[in-house]
Amino acid sequence: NNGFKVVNVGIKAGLDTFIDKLQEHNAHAIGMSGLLVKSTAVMKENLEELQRLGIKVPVLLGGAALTKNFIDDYCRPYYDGPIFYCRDAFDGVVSMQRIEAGDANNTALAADLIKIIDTSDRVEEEAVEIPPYEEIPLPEKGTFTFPPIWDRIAKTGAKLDKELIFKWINHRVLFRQRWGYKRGKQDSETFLKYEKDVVEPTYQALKAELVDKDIFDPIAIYAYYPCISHDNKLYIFDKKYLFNSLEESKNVPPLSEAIKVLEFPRQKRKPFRCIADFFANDRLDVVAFTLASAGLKISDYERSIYDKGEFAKYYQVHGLGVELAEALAEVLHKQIRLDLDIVPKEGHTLNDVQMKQYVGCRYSPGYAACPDLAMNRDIFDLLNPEEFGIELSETFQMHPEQTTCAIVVT
Ligand code: B12
Repeated sequence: NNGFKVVNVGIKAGLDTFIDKLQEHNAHAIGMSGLLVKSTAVMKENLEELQRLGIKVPVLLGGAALTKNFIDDYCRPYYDGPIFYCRDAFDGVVSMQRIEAGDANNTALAADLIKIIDTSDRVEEEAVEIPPYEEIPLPEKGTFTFPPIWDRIAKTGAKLDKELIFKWINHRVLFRQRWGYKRGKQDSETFLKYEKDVVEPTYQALKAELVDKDIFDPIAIYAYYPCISHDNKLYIFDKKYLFNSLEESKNVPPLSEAIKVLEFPRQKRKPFRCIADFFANDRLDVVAFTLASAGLKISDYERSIYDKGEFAKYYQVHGLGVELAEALAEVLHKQIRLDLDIVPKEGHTLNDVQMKQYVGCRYSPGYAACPDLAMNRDIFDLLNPEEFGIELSETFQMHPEQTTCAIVVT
């Protein structure tokens, strides 16, 4: 905290909590962080409310989903107090130093300074004309396939092979991105030795702790549904239309009977494709949905470590939890490839960890190919993870945090 006292109001805190803490501690600034685009909308609402209440305290904003343009266009005009756009924690320190020095109105940080040199970042998006469906070159469809079982499969805790999930963890991502171990000025040999002698044992100890204390209590759910595509939409049908042969897949129900219609944006450049194009449009096809969670206990555990002031460990547990959710999502995706027998270039067991060059893709709502976070709701309706305590907020954020859901394209 570089000499500044930080009061953590926790995640998904309401504005009331911010204001209470602001007054209780006579704080010099408020900081808000938004991971998902929806949480940035909440920031804007909070600023409007602060303005309405006549509060003009400096506000520091950050988080993966936030952009400079969002702050300039949707935050600054609605709030009279200073707003600092913090791309990283260091920007946070600089902001606080300026506030302390009485220079709070100097809000230009790294991201804003770029604007002074380059003002072209808000180039209007060129209007592209997307050709009619009939003119879009559709991708070659994979071989006809269907799953061995169409029922939803849900496994939790002891029913899942935890060792297997750990095996799917990408150590490079965990160590370097989540835990922030960087080579810096060290030569590569010294850094690799450090990773082997210090970081790897830290990982092994944490892994043992999470397993022995039963804190890692994963939840895995996936299901297959019959579907058909038309243009940029994917029509999902009830299991009563499942098929077990090519012949049966030709019995397509009327589109009006679809239980869900998922819409995907087309690319704005050639070949103008979208996710729906990768499913059959002349017979029923199979689509899989997955939900992977590191479980309900990790967040509480993280919080308890945080409360003890063990910040480095807190950071490591959080990073490992995140990567466990990702690893479980990879395991589920591999299970789907095995079920559908689309493993031409990889081993035929879950133990064969292959992160690249596999057939098919896993897309999570909120990412570019399916940007609408509301699709999380559709996936929840199809997988019903609420049964295992996993919730979706009104702003489509999943709880517990270390949870991810996806549509799997074969
Ligand atoms: C790891 C990760 C996950 C993990 C863990 C998420 C978590 N809760 O920790 C998992 C795999 C679980 C996950 C799931 C999802 N994710 Co995700 N995820 C990421 C990823 C790769 C990194 C996020 C992260 O933890 N970064 C590390 C932290 C420390 O960085 P940071 O938040 O940016 O904060 C830094 C700065 O921004 C700044 N900062 C932040 N806040 C503040 C505040 C103040 C006051 C200050 C001073 C500074 C500051 O300082 C920090 C340090 O530098 C990002 C992409 C990316 N590269 O950022 C996507 C990303 C956040 N995810 C995204 C999405 C869509 C999802 C899902 C919705 C996908 C899905 N449908 O399953 C879910 C949502 C999960 C949920 N609980 O609802 C999108 C969000 C965009 C959007 N549309 O809203 C992102 C941006 C990816 C993308 N490019 O599209 N995700």
